[in-house]
Amino acid sequence: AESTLGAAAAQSGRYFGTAIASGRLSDSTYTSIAGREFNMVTAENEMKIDATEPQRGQFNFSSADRVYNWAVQNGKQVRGHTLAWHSQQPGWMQSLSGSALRQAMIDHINGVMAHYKGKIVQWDVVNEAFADGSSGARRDSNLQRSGNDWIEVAFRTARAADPSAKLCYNDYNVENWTWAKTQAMYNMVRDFKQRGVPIDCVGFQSHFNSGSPYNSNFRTTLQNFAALGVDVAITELDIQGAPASTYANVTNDCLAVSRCLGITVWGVRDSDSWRSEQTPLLFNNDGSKKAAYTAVLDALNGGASSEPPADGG
Ligand code: 9MR
Repeated sequence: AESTLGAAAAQSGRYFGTAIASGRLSDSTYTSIAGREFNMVTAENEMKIDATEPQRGQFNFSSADRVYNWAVQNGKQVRGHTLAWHSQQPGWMQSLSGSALRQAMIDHINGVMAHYKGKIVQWDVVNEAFADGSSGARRDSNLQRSGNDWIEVAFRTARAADPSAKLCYNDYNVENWTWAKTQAMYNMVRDFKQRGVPIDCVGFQSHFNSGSPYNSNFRTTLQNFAALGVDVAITELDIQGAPASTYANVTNDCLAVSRCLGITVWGVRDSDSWRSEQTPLLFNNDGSKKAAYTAVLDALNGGASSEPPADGG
């Protein structure tokens, strides 16, 4: 059995990653846990549109490269997050619409992917394009109003910009197979595969909480997407209260699907989380391992318990 998450995941050819925030890289407790446990890194905010193209046509990769360089210097791969999104747009992009916005999106994808060409294993090309609730509709945004084809244009642009990267669509509240948002995303991916739009993977953010709880049909969801001919990944995992059994279930769901590439948790310690009050992660604020950590590690190790059997043998 392996003793870190990354090494344990690698036994089945998978990875175990975390979001990294550039502002925390001077915290030695943070970097020692992240360096030890994980073999995949996602920049929590630093590769987003507002960070990488703060003024139109003027790209800035200083924070993004801090995260990228830390990851590579510590032997980790990098997921890119994210190229086309309604949120965290710089002011200049928020003010654009129509064909000007379409061109700006294309230029942005080309600019960022050129900088990281050949260096990013998976890109979240498009993030969170579907609306919550029962409609199954696209989310309203300036990008959506630029034309319903904005998503496939983003993927075609991304494929040409860096043919070596796996191109993912990433969203939340799409883990429960019965939800309308899940079905809408499924129909889009099926249509893309039928029409040859270049999509390689689907990212399930997996922010589980009382309003969006884990359901055991998540495994069915992963299997059904994989059957369309795309890889799947768990990209931003956190679970309110970090119940060990739920963390184990999610881990086993990925392990059960051969096309599940790996799992990324959305931060290291609870205090690093965007929802720190929910204590949703694998490490306590002092850096110690939580019960959820042991549950995940044991699952990755094939279910071996770290506890000796109660009967001693
Ligand atoms: O964790 C990120 C937080 O630091 C930012 O303030 C926030 C701004 O939108 O984005 C958070 O990350 C989000 C991710 O990029 C996309 N899925 C939801 C994540 C949590 O909000």
